[in-house]
Amino acid sequence: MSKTVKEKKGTLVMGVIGYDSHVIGNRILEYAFRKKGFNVTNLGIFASQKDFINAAIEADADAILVGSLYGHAELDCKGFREKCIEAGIGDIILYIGGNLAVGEKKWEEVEKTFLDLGFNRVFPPQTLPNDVIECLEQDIKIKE
Ligand code: B12
Repeated sequence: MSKTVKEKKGTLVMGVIGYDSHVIGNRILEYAFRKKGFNVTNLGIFASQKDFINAAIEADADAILVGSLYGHAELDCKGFREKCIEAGIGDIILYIGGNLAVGEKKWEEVEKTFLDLGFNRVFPPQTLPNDVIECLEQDIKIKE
């Protein structure tokens, strides 16, 4: 089935992983993505890896955007890419952002941790919605 013009912009599944209740950044990003014309499924807070993957399959998503603020991102995201592969969506674009560091870790170290877990891009705190949108536009274009 051919995609509509709106669908061509990209379909996103987003949410906040684990037992994390920080929702403000998630809501701001959702607003910005929708305004730019992306199709968005927002799982909100308390989303599990399985929730993200099931929603991505259902929506035929281009990208999964994982948020984490409370300091448990590494633990919550272990095996995420492997589970995508098992579910048949191994090549999906995976982003993570929020407050991913615990303690005094340097950003380069934090970024490497999540790249090694299979995320395509890792965003630091204070990331602006437009920075994420630019990356999505590039990465979704490359994938098509
Ligand atoms: C408000 C707040 C709370 C509120 C949350 C209210 C709510 N319902 O959202 C309450 C009081 C509930 C709370 C609780 C806790 N909090 Co709190 N909280 C904050 C605070 C002050 C602001 C967060 C916020 O909303 N910022 C505004 C939004 C717009 O910014 P943002 O979330 O960072 O999002 C932006 C970017 O990060 C990025 N982004 C965010 N998500 C994503 C996702 C993707 C995919 C991408 C690409 C980008 C991206 O884009 C957004 C827009 O610019 C921060 C400190 C801070 N200044 O950041 C601490 C902070 C996040 N909290 C922290 C902690 C520790 C907790 C608690 C564990 C405290 C406790 N001991 O109980 C609990 C967590 C409980 C739980 N289960 O989640 C720590 C986390 C430390 C860490 N990561 O190592 C912080 C950093 C405070 C600190 N300096 O210690 N918190």
